[in-house]
Amino acid sequence: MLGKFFKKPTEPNDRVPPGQYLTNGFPIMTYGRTPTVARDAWEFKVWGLAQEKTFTWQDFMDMPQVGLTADFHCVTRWSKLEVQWTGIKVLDFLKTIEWDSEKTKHVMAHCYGDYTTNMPLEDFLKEENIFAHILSGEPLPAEHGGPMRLLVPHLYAWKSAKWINGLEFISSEQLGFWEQNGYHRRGEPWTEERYSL
Ligand SMILES: Nc1nc2c(c(=O)[nH]1)N[C@H]1C(S)=C(S)[C@@H](COP(=O)(O)O)O[C@H]1N2
Ligand SMILES: [Mo]
Repeated sequence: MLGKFFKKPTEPNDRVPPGQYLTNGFPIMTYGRTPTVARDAWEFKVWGLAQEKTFTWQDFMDMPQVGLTADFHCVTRWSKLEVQWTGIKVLDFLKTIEWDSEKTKHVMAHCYGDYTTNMPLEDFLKEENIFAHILSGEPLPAEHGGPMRLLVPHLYAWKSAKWINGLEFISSEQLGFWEQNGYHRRGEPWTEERYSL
């Protein structure tokens, strides 16, 4: 009888935010060229309100590796459910650096190819956020952000910076690439924080 009145929580409309449609493929959404970065050449830096430190690929491989299955929502209205990733939790990574958790209010992700995206600290500190380097069991393809990308599943996917190579810890909001170009400052899919016009 229950089924008559309630939708199962797994039914698509409970999973797909308003204004989104499902896609089975995995579209590639890149502004500009796809940088080519070998794992051996990949470097990752932290700076700003963090003690400057540079990491190598091996440094990241030596950190705990976790699996993540998450839905992926692009502001241009496609969503892909249950994408499977492997990577390093942002929260585990943060244990390896010295950063000012009192003064830091925003984090700017920097990428090869100069893309940037910012987010409030509390969005960056979400338990599920990872640096991903495996997609569906395979090394993350360059067009999807390989060798390493950020994943912030609870916000629109422009926050999930591909080819990430650094984090800047900042004391007040500065806008990243799309945030300067009309996208919403935060980007929550369930409340359709799409554009800031
Ligand atoms: N460096 C970089 N990261 C980026 C982008 C980009 O153009 N450059 N596009 C963003 C957008 S708008 C989306 S929807 C997702 C797309 O990821 P995909 O190409 O793996 O589907 O990456 C995000 N991360
Ligand atoms: Mo997007």
